[in-house]
Amino acid sequence: MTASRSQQDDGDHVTLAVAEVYELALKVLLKAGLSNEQANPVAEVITAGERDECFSHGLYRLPGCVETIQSPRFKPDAVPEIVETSTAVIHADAAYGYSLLAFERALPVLEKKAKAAGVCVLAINNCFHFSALWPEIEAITDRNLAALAMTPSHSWVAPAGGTKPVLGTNPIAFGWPRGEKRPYVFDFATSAIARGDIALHKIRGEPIPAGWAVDAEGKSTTDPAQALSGAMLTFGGYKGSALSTMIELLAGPLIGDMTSLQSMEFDGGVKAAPCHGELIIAFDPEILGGSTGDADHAGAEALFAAFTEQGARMPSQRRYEARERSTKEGVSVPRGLYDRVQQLL
Ligand code: NDP
Ligand code: PYC
Repeated sequence: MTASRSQQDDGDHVTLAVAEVYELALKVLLKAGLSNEQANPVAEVITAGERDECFSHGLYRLPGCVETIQSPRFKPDAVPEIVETSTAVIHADAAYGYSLLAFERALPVLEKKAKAAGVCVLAINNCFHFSALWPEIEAITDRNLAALAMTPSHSWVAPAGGTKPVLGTNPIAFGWPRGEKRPYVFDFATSAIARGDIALHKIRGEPIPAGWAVDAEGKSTTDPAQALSGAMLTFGGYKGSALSTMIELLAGPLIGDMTSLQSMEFDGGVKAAPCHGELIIAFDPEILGGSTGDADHAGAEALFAAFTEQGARMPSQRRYEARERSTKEGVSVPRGLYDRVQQLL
């Protein structure tokens, strides 16, 4: 099978070439009324999610994107404004469109400032946010910079010791550039799992593992529907809870934007994507390496080798393997999801 042999259908699954996923996503987004400028980066990130087999943030997200585009507070033709606040700080006002166009427009400024000052903080404000963070991290490591990104979401997650949702699923992602090799990247929710993954369990009729969520009465549940109407739990108990709180503060009040609680209130029951801020920090190894003229890349490589030599898998390894496979063979989309997406046309 090759990527060009597209739209194969075995009944349960439809195989699409990666380029066809992008075309399909773009068509759906434009049909929903999203401007061309906004739609392109959204279609790209959805395609990347499907290609890398990050199913909670791939094509599955399209119906939710359409609902968000058509929700009252979303601006489908928003034009981001990029302000160079100081030597090492940029504010990108997404103007109530998606976060992704604001990131795309701010990226060249982020690179320029990080390579001049050694570090640069990008605060994206007033953005509807639904995407995985690793595509942004990879865009920064491609520029030979290390990167950290984080964002709140809606209040779906109970703090450690509690049972009522207060925190978001709050992802944090990090990237380290490795020259010709693929970067070291991790990107995970600070909840036990992304909410999208629980929704996928519900669609497939599968139970979730104990420890991911409690029901509305605060009792442990393995039923994804009960989990979605109860409260999700953080990973690592009080440690994940504290990390999640840090994300609320750094990517919320610190940059003059909403917490997950405020995002949920702003939504007013519409069930659009969360609307808040995102914090991204880029670090230049050449400047921060100081007198050596560069970071100690040999030291970093020795660290990674010590992982792989004992058979430990690196974060993103599965994703990079999926990317190679999808690029050659196309992606296999469950028939139910494919039909749901077709209905949006
Ligand atoms: P996971 O729990 O699967 O964690 C994902 C990260 O951990 C990836 O970097 C993954 O690498 C790595 N990883 C997984 N298993 C292992 C292992 N055995 N050894 C080493 N590394 C491993 O996913 P989550 O559900 O926490 O998050 C999924 C996505 O959801 C993220 O991309 C996140 O950005 C997104 N998200 C977005 C939100 C938003 O508000 N925009 C909110 C919450 C989540 P690999 O990919 O190679 O498996
Ligand atoms: O899967 O938790 C999630 C999520 C929230 C916002 C976007 N994805």
